[in-house]
Amino acid sequence: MPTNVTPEYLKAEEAYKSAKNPKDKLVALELMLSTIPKHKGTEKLQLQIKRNLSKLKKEVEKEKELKKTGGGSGATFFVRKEGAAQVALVGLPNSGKSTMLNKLTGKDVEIGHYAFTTVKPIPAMLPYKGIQIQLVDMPGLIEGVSLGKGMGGPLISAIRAVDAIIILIDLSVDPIKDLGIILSELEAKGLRINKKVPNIDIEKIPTGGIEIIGENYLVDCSPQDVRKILMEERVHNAIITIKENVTLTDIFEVLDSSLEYKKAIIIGTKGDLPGSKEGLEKLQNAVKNFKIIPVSAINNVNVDILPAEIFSILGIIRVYTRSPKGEIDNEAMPMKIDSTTLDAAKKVHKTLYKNFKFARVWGDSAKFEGQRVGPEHVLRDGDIIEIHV
Ligand SMILES: Nc1nc2c(ncn2[C@@H]2O[C@H](COP(=O)(O)OP(=O)(O)OP(=O)(O)O)[C@@H](O)[C@H]2O)c(=O)[nH]1
Ligand SMILES: [Mg+2]
Repeated sequence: MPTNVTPEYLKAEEAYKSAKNPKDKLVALELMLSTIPKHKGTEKLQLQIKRNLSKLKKEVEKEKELKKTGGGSGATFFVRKEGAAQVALVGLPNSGKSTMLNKLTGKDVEIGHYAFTTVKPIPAMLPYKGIQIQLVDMPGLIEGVSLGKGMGGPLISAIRAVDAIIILIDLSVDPIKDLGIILSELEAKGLRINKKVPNIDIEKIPTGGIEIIGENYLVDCSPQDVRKILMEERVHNAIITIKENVTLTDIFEVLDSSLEYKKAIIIGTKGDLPGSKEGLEKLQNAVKNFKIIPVSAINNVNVDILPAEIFSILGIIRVYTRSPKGEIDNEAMPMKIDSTTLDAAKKVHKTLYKNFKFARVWGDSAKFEGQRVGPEHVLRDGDIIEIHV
């Protein structure tokens, strides 16, 4: 513990230690945070208090929610997955989500120039080069959904369940503010959008304490800090492998199993309205880790390039099977990136997998058309394979 904390802080800490329920703990932690001297020497402690606070808040909220619903199931926005992937259309009310769903899928969802036209998720299939992508039009997301406002609970749960996200932002209003609301609301509920999972491997072992490989990559903390955090999270024996620069926050993130990492693209809507050009420029200057596609649904600008852009964030490839007679299947098999010929065989039929001898491959992964390959051959998007048993 730093030696220069104030008596008020120590008192608050004492109250925290002796608190009997989450609410009292929350009050004490908040007091600890407000009374801790703010300087470099207490940064780690401040971070830790903030982490504990956010964990506790989640607990208290959950308790409240359970009381409200009597522990039973409240409204649910569950949408059964169909096709190669489920992708949510997320955006503020009136941002043009339903209009875009209709444009992309030919569906006829109600559109309105007022907020909350859509009140529950609506799925529709988008065909793309031999596969089907399930788009889900969501009700509008508003500031405060993470605290349960505006169907917050079911909406966030539905977004958590999808494979990827399309964020729709009205370019003609205040795109930076809107994106800020969306990202911070999702972030508050443990969703990490277009962020990389920190490159830290934690392998739990039965005995031997905590071994850290790559200590020199710790940016703002010491190996002792990492050990302390792990102990607090009840990890007593583990090998931690770090391969690139990481911060204390990264360590907390990898230990938090409730976090979900999702890929997303931004569709900038209403590109035909006054102010949208300036809006797009501002957004492009402020946001670097998202691909932004400006569109106008009304004038059909850029709508045609969207299916390929949506496909590119899914992390899947399309693989076609070919019979020994040379007939190629019309429908592609969606597979994870880096899948092998053996993975493909497994997906087609278990006997093909069990008795796999070799495969012939046509397409990007083949050195020449019809190349004979083994079970570990890595496939690429659009490949055609013929499996031999
Ligand atoms: N000018 C213009 N208006 C658009 C465009 N796309 C959608 N709109 C209009 O924006 C309004 C809202 O469209 P919706 O598709 O209902 O928006 P939403 O995001 O589904 O709205 P909620 O369901 O309420 O969350 C409607 O009046 C649409 O006609 C566009 O490209 N250009
Ligand atoms: Mg709608």
